[in-house]
Amino acid sequence: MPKSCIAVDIGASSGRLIRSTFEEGRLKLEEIHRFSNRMTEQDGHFFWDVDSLFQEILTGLKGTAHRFDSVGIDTWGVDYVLVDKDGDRVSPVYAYRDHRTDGTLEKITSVMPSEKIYEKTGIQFLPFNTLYQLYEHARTRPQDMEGAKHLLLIPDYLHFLLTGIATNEFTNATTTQLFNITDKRWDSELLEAIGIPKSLFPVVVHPGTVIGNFKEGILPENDAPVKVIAPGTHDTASAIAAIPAVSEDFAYISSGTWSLMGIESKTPICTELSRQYNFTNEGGVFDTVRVLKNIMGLWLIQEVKRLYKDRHSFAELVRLAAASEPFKCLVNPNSNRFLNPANMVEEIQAYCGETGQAVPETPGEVARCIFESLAFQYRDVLKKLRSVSGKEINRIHIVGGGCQNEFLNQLCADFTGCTVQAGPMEATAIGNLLLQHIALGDIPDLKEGRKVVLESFGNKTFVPSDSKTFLPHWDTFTRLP
Ligand code: LFR
Repeated sequence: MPKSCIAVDIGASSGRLIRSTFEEGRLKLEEIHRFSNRMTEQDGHFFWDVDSLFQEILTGLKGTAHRFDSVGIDTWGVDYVLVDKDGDRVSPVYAYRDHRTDGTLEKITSVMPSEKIYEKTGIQFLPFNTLYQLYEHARTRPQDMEGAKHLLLIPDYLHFLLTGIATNEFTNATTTQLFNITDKRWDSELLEAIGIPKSLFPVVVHPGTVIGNFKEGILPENDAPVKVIAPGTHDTASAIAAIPAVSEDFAYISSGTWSLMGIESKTPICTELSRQYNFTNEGGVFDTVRVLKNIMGLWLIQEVKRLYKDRHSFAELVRLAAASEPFKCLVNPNSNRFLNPANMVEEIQAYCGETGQAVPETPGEVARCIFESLAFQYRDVLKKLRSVSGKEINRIHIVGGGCQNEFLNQLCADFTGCTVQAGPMEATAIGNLLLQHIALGDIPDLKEGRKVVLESFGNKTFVPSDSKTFLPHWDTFTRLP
């Protein structure tokens, strides 16, 4: 009987359970459950409701009529759960966009130079890295640290609820900026610097490891044992695993709430230039390194859609953008002011006004400003990627939900001059499933796995058109704060 696996893939705005079967060299997918996710706000702080996420996972697992051999969970990175000796949570689960870490990066780098932190971890400096979150946590809620036995990242915690076994999965551990990229261990000096005991961290497991079986009572009516297999539990690691690349000359954009743009490398690139450009070196599956940069991504349009009270679907916003005047105004999407502003539309308008540009008024104008700004950011990151890696890059694979946005795909091709291959849309779940099928012996390795992805799902090509129309506006973009 062909093996069947379930990927639980939870992003900042939605989660899904996707079941795969591997037959005749192809993966077949069936979506068995989908739910929305959103940060909750209380007393000015932002949290994740992990209890309801776990309930959604159980609902999905219980709802499937078909048997399955294994389950693996991936989510966004950096956020964590502290549990006590009985496995109970000792504090609410903060969301990385919470403002408690505003200014913390500067505090820490004044004690330990950023050069040193970068040399150790290879991780880009983002205000919400676990390093800064834990520093603030230990300072403001020391009682939580006293009661805690384990520190688990979110997918580790969900795996723990399914199996009773505490682990830290490697790819996600690297996103914390507390993990030493050379030694492949938690960095004692960094942990000491922020007052976090190393004993909080359980064993590190690599993607493809069988963590254990479902503990009793998870699925009462299911008599066959179900394995829990760690995928690349960092969603971006799973998405990159599923890139249907057949040549080496590619960069990728994992396009969702964030646009993660980078290359796959065999070794980290931790040079002075890569530090200045703030490139990250996150751990990938099978000892690959994800040299990439976080670009603010579709979060901007998600927030705009929400503020327009969901009157327009994403598809409509794309249509309105395409029909709006080109290059009316641009923003630097990576400015920290767009990380979690009270009102994204007003923040974009204020930015355009302050920089002496026309202010976008209609939904179409705001959306066009976002898409053109993102595509210019892709051009900028591509240029920098080429210079830090010396790699020849001729094509860009765009994977994830954002690859359905054909307008943005075409802008990306036009502004970068690269051929864009878009798809698959469910790359994260597919990468998660690939690791499970590899662990179960269905697929020999990552290279074969990527061929399976291409054969099973295909992708769509976008060819760059004339560059003359946008070049003058590129100059404007490069001068933006
Ligand atoms: C994407 C992602 C990014 C990470 C950000 C915060 O979903 O995982 O890779 O930088 O979320 O964790």
